[in-house]
Amino acid sequence: MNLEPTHGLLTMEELQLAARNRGIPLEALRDDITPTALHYLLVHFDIPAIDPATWQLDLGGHVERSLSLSLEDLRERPRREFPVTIECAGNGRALLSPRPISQPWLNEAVSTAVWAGTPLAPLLKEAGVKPGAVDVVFTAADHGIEKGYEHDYARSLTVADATRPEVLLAYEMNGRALESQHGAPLRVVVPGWYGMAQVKWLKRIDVQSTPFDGYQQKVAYHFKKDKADPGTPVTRIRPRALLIPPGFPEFLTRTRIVEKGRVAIRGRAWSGEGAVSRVEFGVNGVWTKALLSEPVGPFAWTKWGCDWDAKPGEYVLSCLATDSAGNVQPAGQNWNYAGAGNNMAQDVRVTVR
Ligand SMILES: Nc1nc2c(c(=O)[nH]1)N[C@H]1C(S)=C(S)[C@@H](COP(=O)(O)O)O[C@H]1N2
Ligand SMILES: [Mo]
Repeated sequence: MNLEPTHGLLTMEELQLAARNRGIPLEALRDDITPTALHYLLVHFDIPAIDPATWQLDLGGHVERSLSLSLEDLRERPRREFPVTIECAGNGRALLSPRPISQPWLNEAVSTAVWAGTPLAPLLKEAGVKPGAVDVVFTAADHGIEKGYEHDYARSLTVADATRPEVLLAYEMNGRALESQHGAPLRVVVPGWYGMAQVKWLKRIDVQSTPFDGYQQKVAYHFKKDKADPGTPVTRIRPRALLIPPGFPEFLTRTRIVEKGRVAIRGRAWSGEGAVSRVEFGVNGVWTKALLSEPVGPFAWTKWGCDWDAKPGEYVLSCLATDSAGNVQPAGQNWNYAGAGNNMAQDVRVTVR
């Protein structure tokens, strides 16, 4: 099978992935917190079967003392809880031209949930990270083959990133025990980072004195210009704004029908690189500054709004976010070989009548 980016039709393999994984219906952007049943979902391999009663987390490697913790042990430790917006690094991939062959997201692989768990930093402190440690590796219970590499899903963070106070080992989502598809019984939550860092079904944490070179760390999740390019790692979420499609849809094309007059356009914007500082709303490429609400939390999206005086005709609605670090969402495609971090602007086709 041709794995090179293509201009061709969607393949059966992409449909197979799209039917297992799912994004949010864009009208769910109305909610500050995405209901668990609507939260986007991405599972590389299969959801593993794990018995929470016998499950344990092993923490070891380049540390003074290894730890083995049950779910009870983790629940007895200090608890922190806050909303986090998570977006898949592949969000926007299917809008690229040529289109990299993988999970074919349009714009919908983003959600905000309230995650509760225990911070990782005190656990690492208890284990005693030895001098010379570089990476903290998170290994999961799911297993598969990707591009010929057989592995347990695993990702790492540098010791500095892993010990940030907001990094959680989460056992609850939206006030309930984690559901199996979202990583039960325990997952990593790394606020501000793209989804691949949020390791589900965590079984082991290893501190290493050498850089981690697992497939999902070293090969996948890089911005590459072509197959041979080693590229640069995908880390924090780039700024993006989305709008809730106004009016009502035509079933097949999803074109919107809107009655003329004042239309309250609402949406969400987020960035993992800073706070959202500006959102612009576009009508056929003419931009107006939108009004921003307070973010739902320091690591969660911001609601925005703009009133539109809609006159009969055909329109393309769009929006663009800027963050406090000065990153501006591009209007055109942000192409790379794996189709990661394509935060190009959304297009919403509207007929005003
Ligand atoms: N163990 C494991 N963790 C994983 C994945 C996976 O396939 N296996 N997918 C990652 C990716 S790419 C994303 S985008 C997020 C999705 O989290 P969610 O399904 O809870 O929304 O989980 C991440 N953690
Ligand atoms: Mo992802």
